[in-house]
Amino acid sequence: MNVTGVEEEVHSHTEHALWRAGNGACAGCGMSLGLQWVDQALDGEKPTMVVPACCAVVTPGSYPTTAFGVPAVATTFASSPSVATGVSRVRQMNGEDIPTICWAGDGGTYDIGLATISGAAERNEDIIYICYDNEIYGNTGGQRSSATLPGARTSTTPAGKHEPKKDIMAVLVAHRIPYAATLSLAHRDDFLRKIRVARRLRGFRFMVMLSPCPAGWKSDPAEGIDLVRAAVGCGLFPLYEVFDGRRYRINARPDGTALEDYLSRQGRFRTPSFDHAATRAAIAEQWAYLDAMEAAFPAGPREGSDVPAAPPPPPIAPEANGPVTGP
Ligand SMILES: Cc1ncc(C[n+]2csc(CCOP(=O)(O)OP(=O)(O)O)c2C)c(N)n1
Ligand code: SF4
Ligand SMILES: [Mg+2]
Repeated sequence: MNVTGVEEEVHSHTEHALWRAGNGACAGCGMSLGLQWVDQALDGEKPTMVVPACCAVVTPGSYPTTAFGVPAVATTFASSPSVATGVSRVRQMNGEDIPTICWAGDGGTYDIGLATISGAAERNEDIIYICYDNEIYGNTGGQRSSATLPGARTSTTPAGKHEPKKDIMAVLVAHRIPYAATLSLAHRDDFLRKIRVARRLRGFRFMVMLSPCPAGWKSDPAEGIDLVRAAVGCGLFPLYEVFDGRRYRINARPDGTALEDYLSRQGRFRTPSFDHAATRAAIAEQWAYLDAMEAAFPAGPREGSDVPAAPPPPPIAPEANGPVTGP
């Protein structure tokens, strides 16, 4: 196919979804479904995506083709919040109300991008940051990250990881950002509502989604959503949201699902050293903390008054020579 033909083919798809068919994600990939739900929640609005090194930057394909049907910037691993800062500020200078979304894995969020996330959060940049958390460095062979659960087998922890999972929500909440929330692929209404809440607010909004990864979890691709449901049901992955770094709302409580129901269907937890009692204790401790925070600092009723419509973007002095445009 000649160059013109390729351009025409790419152009002919620009009206399509945020995340288009033909991508190279594995069957049953949570990241892939999450991107489609973000698209649905935005009700036709087309964001600008900023994506660091991760499966979401590898699976769309090679230039000049891409599965992203919206503008998408691929960044170095550590820099996506900094690049998104530039994108968001140029949008504001041009008077464009287009959301800038960082879509990053746990490696780029919990570990390698943490400094730039902290910087963008502290400056309260107008960015929606979504981490799809598959609890490993997926596209490079499934190495452990600081999001990996203790006891989980990865390519760098063949006998099971020793350290606890980093509490990334607590890290971001401590920045007193306008909004932080967890997302479940088994709770679609809650997922879409949270994306819409984030869209209506301004400033740095952070969300983390538990993202089934059949390749790394050694699980059946068809079971991903059931696994997320079990993770929420047994209390391992709490669904909650925090406004302004202070006001807590729990969205779903443990429903009696056995922890084993989540663990037994994933090969990564089949290690002799997996400590069920310690995992149950960590879950109980996490819930005691969340319950205490919600009781002390409640966010109030679910919809309405506590989610104000977005104020106008923060003022940024326009360039003397007019709106900023691309090169
Ligand atoms: C500074 C740097 N270190 C390592 C890499 C290699 N690398 C690219 S993607 C990746 C793993 C990404 O993991 P995560 O962010 O969790 O996304 P996932 O692959 O799981 O989707 C690694 C180690 C890199 N590109 N840059
Ligand atoms: S390795 Fe995991 S996260 Fe990456 S495309 Fe496959 S299922 Fe998705
Ligand atoms: Mg990952």
